[in-house]
Amino acid sequence: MKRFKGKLGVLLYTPVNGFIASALILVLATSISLFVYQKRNVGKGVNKGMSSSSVVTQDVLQASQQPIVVDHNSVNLFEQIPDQYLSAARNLRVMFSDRSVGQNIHEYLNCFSALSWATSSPSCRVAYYNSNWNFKTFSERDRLAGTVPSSVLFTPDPIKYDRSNWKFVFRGGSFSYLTQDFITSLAPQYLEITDVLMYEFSYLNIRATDTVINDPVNGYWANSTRNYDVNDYENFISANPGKIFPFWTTSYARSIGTEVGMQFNSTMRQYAINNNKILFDVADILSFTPDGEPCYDNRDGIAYTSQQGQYENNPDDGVSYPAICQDYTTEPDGGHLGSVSSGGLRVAKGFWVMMAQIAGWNPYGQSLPIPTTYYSDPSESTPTPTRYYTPTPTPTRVPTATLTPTSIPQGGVSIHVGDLDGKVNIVNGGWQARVEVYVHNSMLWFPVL
Ligand SMILES: [Ca+2]
Ligand SMILES: [Ca+2]
Ligand SMILES: [Ca+2]
Repeated sequence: MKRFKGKLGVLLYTPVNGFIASALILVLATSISLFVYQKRNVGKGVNKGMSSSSVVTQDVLQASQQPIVVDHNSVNLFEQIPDQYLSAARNLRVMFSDRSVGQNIHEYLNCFSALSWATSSPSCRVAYYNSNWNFKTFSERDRLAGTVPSSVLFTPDPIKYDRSNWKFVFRGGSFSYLTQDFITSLAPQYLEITDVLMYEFSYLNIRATDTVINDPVNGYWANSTRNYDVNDYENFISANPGKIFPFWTTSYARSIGTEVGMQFNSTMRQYAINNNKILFDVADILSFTPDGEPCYDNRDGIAYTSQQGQYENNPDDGVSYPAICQDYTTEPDGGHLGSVSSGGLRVAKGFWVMMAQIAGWNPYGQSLPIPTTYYSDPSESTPTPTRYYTPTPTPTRVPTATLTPTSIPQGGVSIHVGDLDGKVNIVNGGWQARVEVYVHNSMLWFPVL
């Protein structure tokens, strides 16, 4: 179809004699009938193979020519994404994986596809309202009164920001386990039905004790037989040239903020630049306030008491490690985005900016053309969002056979079932089980254990 329309374009701009004119009419008639056929079926998933292959080929080309970095400076581009690139972005089929902060991001993406701000989930509309870190859920009445902080104001649209093609899968574990799982299990399950596949390391991969992630011999940036690392991942990427694999920096907590995290994320940024990667710099988004002020770990001599009475007053350790801003989490030590909304909203905006750029948008220069199999004119698009595949049940809650100790190179395995976040680790040659329990009441994640 695409090739056919290209021939038609050449003919239209070629001086014609009578013979060519006859041929042109024939070509034109055939092309129109094909166009009508395709347009009639675009909302029915008939042309799914064509859509995904054309957009993917173009995107891989762009990604290989220059790096794409989405960081805190990119968040405000969200409102500037042209409609045709919003359309192309939402047609990309995406799978991303992370632990609880990824779950938060997944939920905040739904804020923008609400029918209206007033009817968006209450968790989209929570913000601090004074300097004592007191927060509340803002309502339509507040909006009409002009008292809603701008950080949680947004204009949702269930069609423009439809994200039903973007799947989240919960995964937790060591950097090596997560990499192993992604390239041997998770991504292979999704290869046939997605265009963009990616996973994030969480702040639990960059604690002060997690120095192995940066280890030059056995770390993520090394090439060891002991661990699954970036070289194993690159081999997987090379084996799947039609797919897009953006890299992510880590999430952050208030207490993580560590040397390990700072070093890992710096290395990730350099790696992305050096290798023309697409980088979603979540760590950067989370560690700058909406006003662009950098945020650091909570070992700073500044006391904090949350609205629920959680408290920290860690002495200043003399070192400032990038960490999630208190603006984005109510937790004194953790980094979940589920209590106040602005951090989650900012990461979700960044997610859209990344997808629009993957789809060809260049906010800083010449954009690539929209793939011909997408229809950019909103007046021509079907009222229901285009779906290219039937979602399959999310396989995240089924523990895999990797619970066998010998198959885990490092750090154990986590499973997530409902509100239970379970982890099994091998420690000093023995097994250690740990269960983290969260209560999720649509706004807050409380660590109970
Ligand atoms: Ca390896
Ligand atoms: Ca502090
Ligand atoms: Ca500090």
